[in-house]
Amino acid sequence: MSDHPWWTSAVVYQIWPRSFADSDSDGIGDLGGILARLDYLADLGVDVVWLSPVYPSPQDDFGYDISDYQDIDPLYGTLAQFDGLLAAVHERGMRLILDVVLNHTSDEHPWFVESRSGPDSPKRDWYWWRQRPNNWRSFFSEPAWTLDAGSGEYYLHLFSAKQPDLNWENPQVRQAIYAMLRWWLDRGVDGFRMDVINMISKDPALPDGWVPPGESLGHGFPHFLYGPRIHEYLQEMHREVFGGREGTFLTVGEMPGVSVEQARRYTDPARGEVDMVFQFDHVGLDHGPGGKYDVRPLDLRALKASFGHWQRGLAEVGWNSLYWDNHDQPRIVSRWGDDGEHRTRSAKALAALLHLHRGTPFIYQGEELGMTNYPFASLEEIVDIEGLNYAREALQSGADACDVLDAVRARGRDNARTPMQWDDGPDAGFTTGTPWLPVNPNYTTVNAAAQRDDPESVLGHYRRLVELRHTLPVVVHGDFTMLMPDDAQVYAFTRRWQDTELLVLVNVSGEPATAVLGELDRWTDAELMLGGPDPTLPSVDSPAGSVGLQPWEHRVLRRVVDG
Ligand code: TEU
Repeated sequence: MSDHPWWTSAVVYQIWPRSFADSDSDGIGDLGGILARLDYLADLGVDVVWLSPVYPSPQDDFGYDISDYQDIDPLYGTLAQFDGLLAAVHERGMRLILDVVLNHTSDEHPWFVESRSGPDSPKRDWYWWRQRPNNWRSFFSEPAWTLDAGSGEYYLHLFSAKQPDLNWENPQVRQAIYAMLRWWLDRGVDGFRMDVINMISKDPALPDGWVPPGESLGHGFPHFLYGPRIHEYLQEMHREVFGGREGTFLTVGEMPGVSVEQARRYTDPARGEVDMVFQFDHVGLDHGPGGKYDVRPLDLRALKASFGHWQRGLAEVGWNSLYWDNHDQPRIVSRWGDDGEHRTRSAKALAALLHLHRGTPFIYQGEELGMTNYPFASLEEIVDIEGLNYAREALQSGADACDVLDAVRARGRDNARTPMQWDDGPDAGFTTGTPWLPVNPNYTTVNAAAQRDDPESVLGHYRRLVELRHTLPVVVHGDFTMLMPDDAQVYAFTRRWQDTELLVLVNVSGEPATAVLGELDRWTDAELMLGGPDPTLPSVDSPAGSVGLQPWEHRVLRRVVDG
């Protein structure tokens, strides 16, 4: 299927540079560190590297507050080093995409410094200034408006007060952004991950949002998550940035709150917007009414309903991205797996479940090792602005300190941001200095060196999953059928492409399980592609016509369809 875009058979690896590898012993990861570890990524087999922001930044939100779009933060290196890294990525046959934050800048960006200088500034209108704020709450708990004492006006920030929102209504803003993106493409980058890109078009009236009972601030979502000009902006950006360019690019838009129907529009190739989006439905399934820190267990049936809905919705038009982890999410093995007794088995089971869906899988640094959440012992150890603000507000409104700590331990973004665990040496081989965030104490057993040559390891398993995507067209192109939608323990589906069918069975639990499938005899002579029963564990009996699965077992079968 050469008419399919290259990224349909690609796997992307996300690097969060601050915690990947440190080459200059300041305890913070950097470009030199990434360069030294590129062979690790090539060996894993990934096609694309996504770099979280490395631009100059006050680091209020660890780089998602950019003060200069066209340089590298000295913490991470120089532009010359970046060019060297890009060349080295390309030499290994991989591509590199940059994370661009286009909804907001840092308040220290010269554009905002100019804008804030007064109501008559030529850049005043580059941001959202109002004499009276509306009632929106920001994503980081606080009000979404901050008073600028100098002018007596308020500016809008959907995230921290140090991340003012750009006003995309202003064509000069859009042109400045497009020019900047072209500048990076001219340097050779292969595309972009676009931060909260569905928020760039706002209802210019900025109406108040709905206020949940007992709260003082409102939800502005309906007024900025799918704004009136969003498709116009994305199409214009695509045209202005990629138009007339030869090359093989990838764009992925991060879109909190996006629906399947919207995603189909965003990713319909005929519309020229983005190649794929990050949707948030599945990572919200264990949130209670109070949001992400209102921790609930996952109901596997809800996950099936959600993934099934997305697989169906983008089957004919558009494309899925597939992810468990990123720098904002807790570690999947701690979240929906078992980071104790069954750490390896559950990490592998969850990986097989995700990667064999239709879509482009994203692997977040350390996920391929089965890295776990960090055992935070106190709120004092938290550094992320989202977690800190949540905890402060919850404590102020009388929440129990132990409950708040539990919530942050389960959900805090710092979990994903502890240093990458390379080996069992000091600080896991991440740095020879003092790491900026502590290394998870389990690094002595959970590390890349211990897994590199072990095909049964989590790392070996991810390598195999990448290889299956590269070598089995059914993984890339096959249609998708969910089986056993009402079973709370077994996740099962088939994929079919031409004369090949794949069956994926995953026991998403630490107890033995039974998969009841129709026409099971079709699979009698099928080839086992991955997983299967572990002879060192007790075998699981099952009634005729069903398959017994050991705790956290995954099993992937392939058969040739006759006729
Ligand atoms: O995240 C988007 C976003 O909505 C976050 O608030 C996310 O939903 C939350 O962290 C999940 O708990 C992007 C970036 O990925 C994140 O790191 C940034 O903080 C945010 O945008 C602002 O740029």
